[in-house]
Amino acid sequence: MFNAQRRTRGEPEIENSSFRTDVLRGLTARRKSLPAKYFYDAAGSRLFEAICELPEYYVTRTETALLTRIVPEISALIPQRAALVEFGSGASVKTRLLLDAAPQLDVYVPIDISETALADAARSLNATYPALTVLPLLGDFTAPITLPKLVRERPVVGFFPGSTIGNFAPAAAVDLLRSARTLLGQGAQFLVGADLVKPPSVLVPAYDDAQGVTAAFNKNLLVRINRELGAAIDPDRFRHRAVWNATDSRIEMHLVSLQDQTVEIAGRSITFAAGESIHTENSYKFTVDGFTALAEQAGWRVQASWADSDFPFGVFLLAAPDA
Ligand code: SAH
Ligand code: AVI
Repeated sequence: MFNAQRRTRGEPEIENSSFRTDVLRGLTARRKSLPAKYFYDAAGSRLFEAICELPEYYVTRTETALLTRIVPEISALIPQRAALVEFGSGASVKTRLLLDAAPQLDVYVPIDISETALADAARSLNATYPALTVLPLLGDFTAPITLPKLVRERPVVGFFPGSTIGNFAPAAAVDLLRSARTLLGQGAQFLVGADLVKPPSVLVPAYDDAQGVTAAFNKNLLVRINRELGAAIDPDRFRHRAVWNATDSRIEMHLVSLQDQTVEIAGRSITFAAGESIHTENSYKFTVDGFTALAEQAGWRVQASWADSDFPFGVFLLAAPDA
């Protein structure tokens, strides 16, 4: 974890060695995969913003509508002078709903792996909320994090919207929720958005849209590997695939090789057979009971929850048991 304010723009050198290690490990495994957190370079963060506007991607619209309806209730449960800590804050758009409804929040710590998204969001929030102290943290929220002292002196509210928790397999999701509980501290609350199961006829187009924006988001991983690891993969030799895995209750995204091919990455030759896939993302879809069980395994208690029914989506306010 390192602080955004101390770094200059450009390629994230600190992360490059782990990027190389993770890419080579993922692409030399028997079943090839890449960690989804690497989607979010500058171009990937912009493509994600474009996904949020797509007619097929109901997630952002649904959660935003639900939050808009329930923020007055949430605000009533947030203590005075509380600090808000957001995991995977991106453009911090949903955050504004909370900040507008809960002016008692006077410190905001957005945590994100995308340097450009974090810097742009901090600049824009500083302009809109001059009285808010914004302390951006650039880094991986699955790695150890130290919160600023200003936060540790206050009541803490965590915020984890967008169903980003769904990008983690159940055991990893429990680990993340548990480490968030330790990080946020005694008496903390944690507001988490989790997408709920719905028909594959709605889910699959949300991850395979007609305009091909999600395909470009997926293929941008290959573009990033080319740029940062000096490779020359032709993204057009792969196709984007989104599939509903009913057994595991998740949408999977893959990049499928269109032909037999060998690519050079960081001095290694990687061979693909025609039809072989790189598994790039899981997006788990929950039930209210299933998400509650994960949160409880991680030591949280569900203090309140709200669900939208047209495009089922859940917002859960978790409390540490001693709260
Ligand atoms: N919260 C926003 C953005 C969700 S997109 C919303 O609800 O719309 C997921 C965000 O999490 C991206 O901004 C991405 O850069 C960030 N992210 C993904 N994996 C991460 C990780 N391991 N550590 C920190 N940030 C991560
Ligand atoms: C960030 N995350 C919750 C998104 C999702 O829906 O799983 C990322 C995404 N992948 C494809 N479209 C959007």
